[in-house]
Amino acid sequence: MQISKRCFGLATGLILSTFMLYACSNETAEGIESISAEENEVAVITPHKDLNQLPVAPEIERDGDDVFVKMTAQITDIEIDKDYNYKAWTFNGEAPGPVIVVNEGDTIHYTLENLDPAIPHSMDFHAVHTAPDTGFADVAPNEEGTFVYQANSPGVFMYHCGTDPVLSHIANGMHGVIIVKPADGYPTDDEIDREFVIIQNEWYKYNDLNDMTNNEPSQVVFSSKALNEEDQPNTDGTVGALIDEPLQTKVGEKVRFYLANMGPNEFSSFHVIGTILDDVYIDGHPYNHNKGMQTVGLPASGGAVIEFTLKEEGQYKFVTHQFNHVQKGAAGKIIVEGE
Ligand SMILES: [Cu+2]
Repeated sequence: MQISKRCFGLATGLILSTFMLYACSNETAEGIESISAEENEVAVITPHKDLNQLPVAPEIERDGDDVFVKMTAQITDIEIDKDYNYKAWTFNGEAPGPVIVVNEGDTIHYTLENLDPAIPHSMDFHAVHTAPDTGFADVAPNEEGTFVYQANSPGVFMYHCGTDPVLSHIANGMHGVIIVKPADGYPTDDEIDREFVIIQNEWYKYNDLNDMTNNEPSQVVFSSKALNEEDQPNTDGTVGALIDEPLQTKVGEKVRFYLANMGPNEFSSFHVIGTILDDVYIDGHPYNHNKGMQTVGLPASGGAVIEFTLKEEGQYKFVTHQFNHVQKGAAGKIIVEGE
């Protein structure tokens, strides 16, 4: 009896594993390809196939403490690696999307124009208090939605599309940074010579929710967004973007990064090689003031203001100290020139 039970178990196991092998090989054939432009074509949904909507500049207008922000959801090719264009789901044709800067105490009147003909999109600002089902509601294809929020907490915050499945929308490119400047500033404001917005995000196989859910990222990247047009490159999340267009500073200048990790899945261990971070404000809140940090941990959706001074001429790299991600692109460079 014992033996026949075991035989039955073995036979069942064999049949099951044969079936599973068959199922797995099907899945392998259909779902787990290496990345190439040709194969990525497969996952582009039909209404997006011939779309490459030109970037639309965000509209930001201020009237006293009221800030009117208009952005688009749109489908735009983003070069995420050399000669590799990803048909990204974006805000305004950038990935990460444009940086938004408001002041603590502002009222944000936010309008999302959804230029995507096929899929609803939405906006989830981490900088505000609101009931998500109404405040972050979906905007249907070819429609507009307007939402009003108070920005009462200073910091460096993530924003992202919050439409289901959220992972697809973020991993396909719909994320960015909103900075809420503290009403009383940071205690170190007077020391700062240069400011940059630096963002980390990762990419997966094109529009493949299975890959996004279960696998390692294909690329991990840094981008920068312009705060001051004259001294800062404005890039997408492209491998090597901040190596090819390094940040510039001078010996002895105090540099501030508004830093954020979009994920969607991975942690960032942000580190500037060859220096110590003198002042760090976790999530960009002046109250969260830390001194003398070697590495700043940024969870997925975490932010920080970091400040440091490079004391010698040279080329300094910044990385996430998870070096497997550096191998996939997560590095940038600062060129430091003499005074
Ligand atoms: Cu979306």
